[in-house]
Amino acid sequence: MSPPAATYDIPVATNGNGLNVNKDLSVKTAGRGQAKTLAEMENQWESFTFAPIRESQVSRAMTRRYFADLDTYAESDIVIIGAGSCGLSTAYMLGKARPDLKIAIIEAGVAPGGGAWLGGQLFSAMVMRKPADTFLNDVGVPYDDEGDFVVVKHAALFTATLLAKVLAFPNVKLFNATAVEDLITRPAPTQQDPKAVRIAGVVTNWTLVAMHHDDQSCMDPNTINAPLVISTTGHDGPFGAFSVKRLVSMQQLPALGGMRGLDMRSAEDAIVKRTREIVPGLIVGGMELSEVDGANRMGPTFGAMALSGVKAAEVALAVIEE
Ligand code: 48N
Repeated sequence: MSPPAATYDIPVATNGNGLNVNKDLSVKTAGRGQAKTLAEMENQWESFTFAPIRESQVSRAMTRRYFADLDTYAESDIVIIGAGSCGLSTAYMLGKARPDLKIAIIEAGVAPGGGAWLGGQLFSAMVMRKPADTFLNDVGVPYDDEGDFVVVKHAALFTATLLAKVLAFPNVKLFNATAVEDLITRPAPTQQDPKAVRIAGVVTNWTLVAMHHDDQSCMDPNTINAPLVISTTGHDGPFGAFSVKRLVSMQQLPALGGMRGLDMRSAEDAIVKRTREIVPGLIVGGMELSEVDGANRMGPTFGAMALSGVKAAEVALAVIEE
């Protein structure tokens, strides 16, 4: 249901171009038309009040929804680990293509977005090489066209726009400030490896708990079952490359390839091309992949993150529809 049109019938001192206090201190008010002195406007605020509420109503409004979501997404169709540029791009493509799927995004940070709030170092503009501009057009992010690449004037414009679109999908739920601290597995022996497993969901905990298991008594986790997990946990940060490191420690991968030095041209092609299902039930995309395959890093360009997300979504749909 779209929100009702905002009708501010409150003493807002503006003439449509921001506060306009003309020389005799009288100001125009929005929608009323009569001039009003600042003193009169202040006086009117004196009678202003919000509708009544009780604290428990706020608590119930939050907790009722959160625990209903936990119940709904306890069995998800797809879990995406990491709400960085790749994870959000994956969620956008899946949320749009398959409104019938329940998609849970687990993000360790309070703020989703990963490394995509700045373009590089502390510079705000974000570069994406073509053809990633097609993704920006799809999401509705404006940019400057520089020929072989495009520039979004602020990385936060990309991330905030993409995040807003993802959160608007009724079949996508973001659980932020929540860490995946393990993977659910099921035996899936093969001739080559009798100990092979397939991934069947994730093990989660509040991030602050997940980061402090060493200095507090055990606090057991929660779980989400899902036949398909897409891991986009990046290459750095407290949990970087989480899933592929866990695959090594559970002997499902022999070792990590280790991210190579920066080479923009080879890195971006490699990340997109190699986005794939690493073990049955687990697709890996974005910079987490560079830790698996020893791909180069690309530095401050984000086209591969977006298109790795596009590919991860396509791989996921192919796996589901197999
Ligand atoms: O932004 P990131 O780190 O990862 P990607 O792959 O989406 O984007 C990578 C991109 O930002 C770059 O690194 C750029 C292109 N630079 C490259 C270079 O050469 O330096 O997002 C990963 C997200 C973060 O928000 C983490 O908090 C989250 O994943 N995360 C987790 N969330 C839940 N559980 C976990 N175990 C976990 N691990 C990471």
